[in-house]
Amino acid sequence: MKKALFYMLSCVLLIALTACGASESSSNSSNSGVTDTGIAPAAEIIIKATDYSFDQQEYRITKGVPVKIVFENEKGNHGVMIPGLNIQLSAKKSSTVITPDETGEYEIICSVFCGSGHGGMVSKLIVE
Ligand SMILES: [Cu+2]
Repeated sequence: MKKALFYMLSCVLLIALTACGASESSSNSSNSGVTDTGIAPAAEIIIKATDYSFDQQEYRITKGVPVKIVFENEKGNHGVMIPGLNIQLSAKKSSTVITPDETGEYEIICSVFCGSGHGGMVSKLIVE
């Protein structure tokens, strides 16, 4: 009897989880409060990567303003990953448009294992 109850409960839980996931993806936004809508950007930043750093320590963007984030590989083979905003850029997909709707600081790291200096490729994206 207890077993059956547990089974039922886990079923309900699973359904709840699935429903939650579905509604999240249908609203086309991540849980970070950022939307990638493909709308025209009002600002642009370029993040350039070399062996083994990004060209700036900090990149600043403005809350509520659609911004195009462009990644350029100047030397070596790198990528940009901003886990807090669900952003991943590489030579393949080198730009994206986001509209940040929360202020904050987000870590920018290299997404390609590029060599000895890989771990040190860290910059900051600041939403003001
Ligand atoms: Cu790297």
